[in-house]
Amino acid sequence: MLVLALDPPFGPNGSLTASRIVAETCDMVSAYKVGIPLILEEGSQAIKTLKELCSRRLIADFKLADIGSVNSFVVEKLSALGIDAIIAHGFVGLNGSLDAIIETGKRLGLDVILVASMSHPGSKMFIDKHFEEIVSLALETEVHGIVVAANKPHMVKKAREIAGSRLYIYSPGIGVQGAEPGDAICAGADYEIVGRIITRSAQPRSSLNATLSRLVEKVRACRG
Ligand code: BMP
Repeated sequence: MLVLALDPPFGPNGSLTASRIVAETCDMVSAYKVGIPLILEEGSQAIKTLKELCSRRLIADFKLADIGSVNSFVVEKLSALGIDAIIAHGFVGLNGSLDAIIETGKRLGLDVILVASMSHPGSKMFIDKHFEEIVSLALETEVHGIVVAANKPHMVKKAREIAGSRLYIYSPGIGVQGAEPGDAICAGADYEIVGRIITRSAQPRSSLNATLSRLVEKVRACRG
């Protein structure tokens, strides 16, 4: 239901570490999302440490958008660190780019998630114009899922209409970026990706608890 985005700094003024957050929250989240900020702050070995601490799924969010050979190399390295799923940009297209990610992911047992719409205002300039095509590409290539912004619930709804139950929908944009916990799941998402309202808190576990309570309450109300 909730994927926790582990982007540093953690706690007030960077007073916590990723390991501390994971140790406090492991039993309450569906997965963790890790990416370039965490690796730059704590090194790639931090990912292995997190995996040893908690068996939840680890999603690597590098928003891969390179040529095939570079993409494959990155996916192989991430797999060796214990990553379970990778996020790639859909806009780069299939031939010579995404096809390598999908192939390498399949070979190594990693799920692939394509970014179909982003939560920042600039997403409207290019990505959102091709949103439905990216969702269709995700369906054609039979990847695991897509990322669709929680603060654009009409797009989450549209993605669900197009994809039916064939794709998992991951939605970021909750809290600091404007959506309320539960908004995206009410619109049809499977998972809400949440970061700062939990990871910057002095008490991440209580913030997560409060976020999950609001999410569950909203989902109960919208599902009747
Ligand atoms: P926060 O809840 O602190 O705003 O964090 C959102 C997380 O989701 C960040 O890790 C960011 O990289 C990611 N994300 C996003 O905010 N919007 C998108 O469109 C795609 C993302 O991956």
